[in-house]
Amino acid sequence: MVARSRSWAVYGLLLAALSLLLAPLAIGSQASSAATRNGAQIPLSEVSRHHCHDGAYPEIRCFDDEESRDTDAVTGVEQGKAVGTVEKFLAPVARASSSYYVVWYEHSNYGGASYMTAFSHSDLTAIGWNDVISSFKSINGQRPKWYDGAGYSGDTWQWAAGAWVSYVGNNANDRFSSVRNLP
Ligand SMILES: [Ca+2]
Repeated sequence: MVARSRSWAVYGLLLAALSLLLAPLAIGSQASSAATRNGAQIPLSEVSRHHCHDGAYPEIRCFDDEESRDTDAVTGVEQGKAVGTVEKFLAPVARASSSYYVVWYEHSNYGGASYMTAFSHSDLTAIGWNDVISSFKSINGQRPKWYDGAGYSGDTWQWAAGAWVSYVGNNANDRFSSVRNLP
């Protein structure tokens, strides 16, 4: 009888642990996007504090440094819809129709937090990146187009395809509010 109740207690603990493990997965699998940092959930508003990518959308995956982000963006995304390539990888993986087109940064000279994307963003406020971008790298030969307003409205800025722009200039600094790839 003692052994039996103990085994039920073990089952109970296992079930509790399992439900804790499954809870964040369930949230992340919803249609709306969710963000993680080193695998643990964070609010979308904190995405702009880390180094993130959206190759596993709807999950936005964040890390503490760019190298960890870049590695995960290429090799760690198995079920992502948009697996892309980064220039520094000599043997690029080309498995999906869409790929990353830009990495943008909080500060000039590619400093501060960063974000690598394969998607159009009609409102950067959603991920905490409105009016804070100061530099960017166009990757995979692509060409982001930046907009002052949400919904691809207002003043626009565009540089050459594949351009690395260490500072977007006084006129554009901290103004980008939406972006999409328009080669
Ligand atoms: Ca703006």
